[in-house]
Amino acid sequence: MWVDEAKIHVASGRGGNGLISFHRTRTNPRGTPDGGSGGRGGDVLLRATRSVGTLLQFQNQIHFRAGHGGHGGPNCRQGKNGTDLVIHVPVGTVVRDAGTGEILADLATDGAEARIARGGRGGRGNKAFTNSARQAPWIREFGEEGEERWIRLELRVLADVGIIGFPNVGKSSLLARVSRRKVKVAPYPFTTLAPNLGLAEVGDGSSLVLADLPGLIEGAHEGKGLGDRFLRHATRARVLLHVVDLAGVEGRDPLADHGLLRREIEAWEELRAKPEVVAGNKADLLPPERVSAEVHRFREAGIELHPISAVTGRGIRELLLLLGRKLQENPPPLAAAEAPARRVWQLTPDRVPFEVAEEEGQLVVRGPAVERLVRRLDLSTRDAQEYFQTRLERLGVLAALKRRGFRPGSTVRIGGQEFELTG
Ligand SMILES: Nc1nc2c(ncn2[C@@H]2O[C@H](COP(=O)(O)OP(=O)(O)OP(=O)(O)O)[C@@H](O)[C@H]2O)c(=O)[nH]1
Ligand SMILES: [Mg+2]
Repeated sequence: MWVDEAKIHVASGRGGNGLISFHRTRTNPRGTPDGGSGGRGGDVLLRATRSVGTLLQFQNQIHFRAGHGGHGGPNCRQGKNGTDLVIHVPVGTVVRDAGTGEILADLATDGAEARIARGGRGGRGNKAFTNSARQAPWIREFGEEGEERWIRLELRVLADVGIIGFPNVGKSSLLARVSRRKVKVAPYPFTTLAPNLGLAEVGDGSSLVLADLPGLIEGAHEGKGLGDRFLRHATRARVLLHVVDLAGVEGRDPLADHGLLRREIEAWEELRAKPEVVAGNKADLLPPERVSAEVHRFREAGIELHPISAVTGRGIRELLLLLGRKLQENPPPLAAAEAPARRVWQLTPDRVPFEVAEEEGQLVVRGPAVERLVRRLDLSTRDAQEYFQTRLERLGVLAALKRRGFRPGSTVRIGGQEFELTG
């Protein structure tokens, strides 16, 4: 089975806690601080690889978690870093935040990588808080929580040319004809249920990749037939090859069909402006004068029709040359061509300043750095409380609080906890 959509949950690892520890000897009974720091939590990474072709595996496994960091030990021993988790996805996978729909990464090249959840940092042990002024600190940090999120994966096949058309017009036959690809061809609609990719030699020494997409019908964008969910795969193609059935085997009119499908295409912003080549297939079933009449009829409508036959091979060579020319005229977007294979996406915004607000008569401080301080510091010791106060001073929080009328001894809320600050 071929699956091109999935929703998964990823969680990075928690950082390990720092330790408060003192190395005591007979000559130094107070001891020297030697509490080690916790290791960082593992990241969750997505990596595009050619060896995976579908998102099928995500039907069975939905939850992914990287390793937690180890706690710091005595003797300045650093906790072990949590192991990163690398999830392999097919090349062409687009990653979205499942909640907002925002695109987080577009893994369009082999080896492209995105860090989708960053591991929590390890907490520092008391050794790290030692300095000339603080020789025996009872201060340590907890490890930071990891990140977790639901993400949506969407596969978009990568092809130069996307073959679209009504069911049964001969899209798969055409792909089979121009490439060595064996695809299922049958005299009924909806034979093709998943995109097929094939490589064709153009004849001028170049080659191109074609994607044969499942047939579309009128109202596809409203979910009719197989719906337009496969049109997504045409969004990466640089040229659309729109195939119509000149012989009208299904009793349909090729020109009207072309117009109907154009309407489905117009419903997709990413497809609207793509260059389109129109091929009239099954020309072998019509007498030559009928073929010319059709070409004429299309021209009247402003469309250049290329009569072909996937069975006899008529017009195929010219069609491939034309597609090759169109591709040269429409080179891949620069960004995609120049993008390094390895690209790490940073998802966590850098430190943002804090704000002070007054809520129900109480001062509240908000901001990632300040809240992180509250979350991470183990505030159960006197030393840590003093350190906390110093940090607030350094970050400019105390000054900001005073401007808002803060008096030493009154309480302030930070990160869901209340503090009595001496100011
Ligand atoms: N005479 C003739 N028959 C053709 C030609 N191309 C395709 N056919 C026949 O048309 C039928 C449909 O061909 P397919 O290639 O399966 O059509 P498709 O567009 O891929 O169809 P779906 O996958 O169902 O959308 C088959 O019976 C083919 O043998 C052609 O050029 N001439
Ligand atoms: Mg087909």
